[in-house]
Amino acid sequence: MRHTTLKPFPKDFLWGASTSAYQVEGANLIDGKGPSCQDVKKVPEGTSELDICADQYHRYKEDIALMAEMGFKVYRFSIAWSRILPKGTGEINPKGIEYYNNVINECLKYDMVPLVTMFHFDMPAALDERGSWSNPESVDWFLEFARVMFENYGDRVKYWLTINEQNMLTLVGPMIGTMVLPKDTKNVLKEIYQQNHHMLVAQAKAMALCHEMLPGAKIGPAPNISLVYPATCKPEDMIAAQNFNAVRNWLYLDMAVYGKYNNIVWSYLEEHDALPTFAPGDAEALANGHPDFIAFNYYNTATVEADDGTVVEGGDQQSSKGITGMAKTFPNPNLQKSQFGWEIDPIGFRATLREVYSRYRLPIVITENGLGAYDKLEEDGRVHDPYRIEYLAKHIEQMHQAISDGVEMIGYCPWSAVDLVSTHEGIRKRYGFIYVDRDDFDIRTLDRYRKDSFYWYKKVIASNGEDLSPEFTVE
Ligand code: BGP
Repeated sequence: MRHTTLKPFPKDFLWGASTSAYQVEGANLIDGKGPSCQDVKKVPEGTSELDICADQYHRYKEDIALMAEMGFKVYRFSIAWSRILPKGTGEINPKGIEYYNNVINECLKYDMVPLVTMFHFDMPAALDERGSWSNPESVDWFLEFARVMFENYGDRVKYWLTINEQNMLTLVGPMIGTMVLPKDTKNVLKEIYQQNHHMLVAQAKAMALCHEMLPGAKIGPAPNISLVYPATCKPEDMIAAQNFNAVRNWLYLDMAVYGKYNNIVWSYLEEHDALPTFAPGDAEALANGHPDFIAFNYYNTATVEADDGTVVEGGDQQSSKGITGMAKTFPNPNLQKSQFGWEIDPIGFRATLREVYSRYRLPIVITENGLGAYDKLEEDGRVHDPYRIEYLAKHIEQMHQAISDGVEMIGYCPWSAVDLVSTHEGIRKRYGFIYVDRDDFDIRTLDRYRKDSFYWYKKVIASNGEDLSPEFTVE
């Protein structure tokens, strides 16, 4: 559909950006915080440890002031489970509670909505030792954590996200450093999808608990959604695209919204003797959890062809190689790639927004989108990142088109507010509007610098998404 005029962004549209605790805070074992799976993992060779990150734990005031300077209406950040419950359950760490109280209050000081991710890739190490998500008790562990958050922050936090990218935890967990399987696991697929089932139940119960404890609050899931294209118009490729859409995307949203397993995924698991075991009450719990909105992270689309028997599984969040018997990924010749090999597809963003909205009819907030690049701090104290401005402008333009297509959007939080440590490529893969003076092994000053994209995004927010031209003013 070619629009002659575009509908404006909603008046109260939430412009902002995102971070996650384990990638930005640092202070990973300070002030009573227990270790998470991220603190005990072996980091990928050549990348930074996660002990300092961007040191936001000590610099949150400066960071939030800079976000306010950009005009943020929202800041999406996550709460580190083991900072407030060092062992995952039981004893509460008052210093941890205090830290997030401070962060939330600092946001509110600037009228910035805190959008809180409850769980972003950082399972407490003590719970991994107790069987991680394989243990059926993990559902109760998560609910206990949810209750502590709702009790302590529910008076001020009105928007909650359950689990960040549960689909990536399930599909590429070892790459993110999150997957712990019991030693005697025989059927790995079954175990992974049992863990996935526990997360789905935990999410559904947390949504119900949120509505019970905090009637005015809103809560939703936050998967990573990439619409999947067929490589050609061959019918076999279309079936492969449907398979991959089901296993990568719809399983998670069908469950969050309808409380039902996606039929294609269910059959796939059945054929591999990998169906999850339901505990008594699970089916009801899944049916009783209702999201108020859908949040999702978007980096690019995926393209697949029929599996010819040569699929090698693996990859990262955006460059999966496919799934045996389901689909084989195919490099899309129409798309360019980032310096880190991820395809770039702004029009696919519009297509993904349209598809998600027409399937689920819930308002959408984008909780990640952005360009990882090698940024350079110049002699004059500036970072020139026209490539990021171009990437974001093209995506915002397509979001505008989607709004004009009738998609109900409530906010946009690109990744990331400030430079932080990537999931597996260190801090050299930068995403922020705010540059942090350090590299993977030299911690330097950790001082903050405004990138060109900082000034540009400030202008975009001030114009409520209308002015995407590359010009900006440095004040
Ligand atoms: C998402 C994660 C984030 C973030 C982002 C960029 O999958 O939710 O935590 O890291 O991807 O990925 P990367 O750091 O691998 O470049």
